[in-house]
Amino acid sequence: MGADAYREVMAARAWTRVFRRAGRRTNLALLVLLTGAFGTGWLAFAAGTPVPARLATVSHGLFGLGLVVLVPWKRVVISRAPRLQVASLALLGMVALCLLAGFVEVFAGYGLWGGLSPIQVHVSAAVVLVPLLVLHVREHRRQRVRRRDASRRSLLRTAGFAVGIGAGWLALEGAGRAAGLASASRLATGSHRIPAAEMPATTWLFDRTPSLPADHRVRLEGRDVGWAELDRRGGPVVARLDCTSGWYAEATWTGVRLADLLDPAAATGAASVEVRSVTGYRRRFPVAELGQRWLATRCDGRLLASGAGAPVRLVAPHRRGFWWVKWVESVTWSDRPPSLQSPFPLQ
Ligand code: HEM
Ligand code: HEM
Ligand SMILES: Nc1nc2c(c(=O)[nH]1)N[C@H]1C(S)=C(S)[C@@H](COP(=O)(O)O)O[C@H]1N2
Ligand SMILES: [Mo]
Repeated sequence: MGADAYREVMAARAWTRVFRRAGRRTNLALLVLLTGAFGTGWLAFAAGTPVPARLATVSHGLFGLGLVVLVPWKRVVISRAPRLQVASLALLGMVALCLLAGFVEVFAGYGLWGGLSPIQVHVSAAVVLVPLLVLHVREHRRQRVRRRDASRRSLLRTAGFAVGIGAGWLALEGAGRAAGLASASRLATGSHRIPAAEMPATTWLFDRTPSLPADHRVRLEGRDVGWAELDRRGGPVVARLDCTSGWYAEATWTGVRLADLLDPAAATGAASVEVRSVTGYRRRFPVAELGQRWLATRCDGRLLASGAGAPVRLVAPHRRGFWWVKWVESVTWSDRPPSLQSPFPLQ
């Protein structure tokens, strides 16, 4: 054997040896990464301002990429298993679908696949993979953390792995920019811009579009206000609706400030202000936000479409789309603080 060929064989062996270390620590790393990705995904959904959003989406991307980096090691674990289980293969399928949809979301941008946006496919796959992961981990227990995992050598290896993920993340972001992909122009929350006129009527989970009369009245604390009065008193509000399904749009809404409809000074004892839809969908806001929340009757000068909250909806800048309650029925004080509500609507 020539010296070159010999060197090649040795290099290949060294490489195989790296992956042969696959095992307990690979599985523990997968558990940490999946848990981290799942948690930061929801943080990204909750964030409406740039700094928290950026922290959430960047850490989310790093956790997700870590899974991709571990593929060769997990491949060895799987190939050594005496038998394959259907639930584990389903888990593999869901993780693959989740990752694929995540990358499509980031690099291809907003669009619909058979009525679903990439992010909806992404989150659905993530939710389905959780019970499968629980089953898998219970089935293959004994993956305990050991003292040895905190050895200098292990920590160095983990640091090397983290640096690899970071470099991969930078390379992907850079490539997206160089190629002018959708990733280059997304918001810190990950959302992609669409024209306001193309905002899709969006339900959070199971809500339904009601049909309301044009002279609909909104119940305020102690009195009613009719649509005509709201529309007459409304001024322009430039705001960005940033939905969690992967799109955002900038528009000029016509709205009346809640602080001009409800007197914040009269909020004695109230812990929040509750904006409720005729459908029962509702969100509670801090009283301090009354000055930045509007009841809107128009978008870019046009009357609201029925799916978009006609005849009156909330405009809530710097909060994600699910706070922009549509088909508003009432705005009232509440003695329950905003922190005591589900972080996401359940309807
Ligand atoms: C990305 C997530 C994961 C996927 C897709 C996955 C998939 C698989 C598959 C297909 C196998 C072959 C055996 C079987 O079919 O059950 C396997 C083996 C194994 N998995 Fe996972 N797994 C994942 C995460 C984890 C985690 C988080 C743990 C534990 C902390 C774990 C522990 C194990 C163990 C110990 C084996 C070896 C079983 C044996 O050799 O008998 N896995 N994994
Ligand atoms: C364990 C399950 C999950 C995995 C493995 C995962 C993985 C990923 C990956 C790899 C990306 C592409 C990141 C990039 O290229 O920068 C991504 C993007 C994204 N994922 Fe997840 N994800 C998971 C769960 C979730 C959940 C539950 C949510 C929301 C509730 C979510 C929301 C997002 C968002 C908003 C983006 C776009 C972020 C951006 O533009 O930088 N993900 N995900
Ligand atoms: N009553 C009610 N209001 C709602 C929703 C809903 O399902 N029900 N969806 C919210 C979500 S998730 C978003 S993104 C915006 C979407 O507004 P649009 O349909 O005008 O695009 O409305 C919000 N207001
Ligand atoms: Mo949304």
